[in-house]
Amino acid sequence: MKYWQPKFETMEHNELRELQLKRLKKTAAAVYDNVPFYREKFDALGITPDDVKSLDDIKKLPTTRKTDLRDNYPFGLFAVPKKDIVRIHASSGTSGKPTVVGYTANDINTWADMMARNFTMVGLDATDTFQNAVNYGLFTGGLGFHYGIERLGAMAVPSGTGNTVRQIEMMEDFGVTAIHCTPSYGLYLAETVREMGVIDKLSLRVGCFGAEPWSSSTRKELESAFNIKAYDSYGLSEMMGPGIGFECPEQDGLHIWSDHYIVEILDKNGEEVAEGEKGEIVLTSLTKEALPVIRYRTGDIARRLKSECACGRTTDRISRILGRADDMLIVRGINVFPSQIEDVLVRIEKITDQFEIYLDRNKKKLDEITVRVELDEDAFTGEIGDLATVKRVVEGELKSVLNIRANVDLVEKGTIPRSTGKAKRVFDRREAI
Ligand code: ADP
Ligand code: K
Ligand code: ZN
Repeated sequence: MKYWQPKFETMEHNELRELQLKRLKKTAAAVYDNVPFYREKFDALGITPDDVKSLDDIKKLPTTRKTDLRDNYPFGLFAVPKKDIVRIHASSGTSGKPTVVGYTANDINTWADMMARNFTMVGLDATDTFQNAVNYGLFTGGLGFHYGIERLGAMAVPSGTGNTVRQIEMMEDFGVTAIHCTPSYGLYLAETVREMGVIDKLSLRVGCFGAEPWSSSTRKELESAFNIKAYDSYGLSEMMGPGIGFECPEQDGLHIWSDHYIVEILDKNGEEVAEGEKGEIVLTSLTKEALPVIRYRTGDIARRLKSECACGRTTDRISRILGRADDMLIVRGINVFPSQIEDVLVRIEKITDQFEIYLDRNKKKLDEITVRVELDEDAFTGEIGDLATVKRVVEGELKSVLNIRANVDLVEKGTIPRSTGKAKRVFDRREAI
C-alpha cells in the first residue's frame, strides 16, 4: 500500500484549501467560545471568528507563543471539559519550564493515523517490527510513535531509552526492521553497533529520527552505520507531538499534513516568505479538539518548498529544520548554529560524532568559542604530532564554515556523556563572568 489515507494525502489543491478554510473557521469558533485567553485576544484585535472568510484571513488572527502556554499552565488553554481529556503530555522543556498539552480520544485517534501515514510513506507495513527507542513518559515521542505503530499493525518493541547494548541485542533477537530515536541517540547506538561488530546480524531497513535538529552528514553517518534509509520526523507537543511533518522517500523536505495543520513561514516582519526562503514556522491546528492552537510561533527555522512532490502527496512542504531561533549562538556578532558545527564534525575522520560547545568571554571581553571533540581510539598512534594534526584539521574546517575561529579541545573517547534523548551540546558561560 502506498498511502494510508489517500483521500487526504493526495487531495487536489483547491479541495484541500476548501477543507482547510472550513476547519479554520471551526477552530477559530472553538477557541473563541471556549478559551478565555483567545476570546480576550480576539476582542483586543476587534475581530470575531466570522472575520475568517478566506484562508488569507488567518493573518488577522492572533499568534500564540510558548509563554502563553506557560502563563496558562497547566490546563488554561484547553477547549474542552476535563472529562473529555483522555491523556496529557508535556514538552521536554528544552527552553524553560515544561508546558502541558492535552488530548481527547479523537485527538489520539487523529495522531495515530498521522503516524501510520508517515510509516506507510517510508515503506513500512504490518509485517514490520518497530523498535521505539525513546522515552515513554510525558515526552510525546514514546506513546505518539507507539500508537502509530500499532495503528499500522506493525509489531511494536517499546524499548524506551538506555541500556544500549540490550537495545542492540533486541534488534538482533526480534528481527527489528525499523527504529525510532533521537539522532544523537542514533549516533550512540551506531557507535555501539560498530563496537559490538553485529551489523551483519541486524535486519534494519528504516530509521526515523527527530525531536532535535540533525544535519545531512549525520543522515549519511546513520544510513551507513545501520545500513538503513534515515527519515526526518518533525513535531512539537503543542501541535500534538512528532509526526505532523515527515519525510517521504524523496528525502528532500518534510510533508506537513495539511488537512490537520496550516503552515506559515514568516520572516522577521511577520510576512510570508517566498518559496525557497527561510523563516519561522508558524502552525495552526485544524482538527485538534482538546488544545486547538492558533498561529503558534514555533521558533523553528525552515525554508518553504513547493508542494508538488514526486511521491504524489499534495501537502504543503518545508525543508528540514535549519535550527531553532533560540538555538542560535551569537559569537562576536556572528550567528552560529550548533547544527553547522555538527555538520562539520560528523564528516571528519579520526574523531567521534560527539561534541560540546563552550562559550566564554576572555579577558579582553571578547567571546571565545571552544568545541570539545573526542579522538577516535584507533586514530591515536601515540605520536603527539598526530594530535596536533587532528586539531589543525578540525580548526581549519570549523573556521571555513563558521567564519570565526573556534578553539578545539581534543579529549579521549567516552569523555562526552552520550545522550539517550535530546542532547545538551551548548554550555554558555558568558553570563556567569
Ligand atoms: P521542547 O520545545 O521543550 O523541546 P518538544 O518536546 O515539544 O518541546 O519539542 C519540540 C521541538 O523539538 C520543536 O519545536 C523543534 O525545535 C524540535 N524538533 C522536533 N523535531 C525536530 C526535527 N526533526 N528537526 C529539528 N528539530 C526538531
Ligand atoms: K504485525
Ligand atoms: Zn513526497
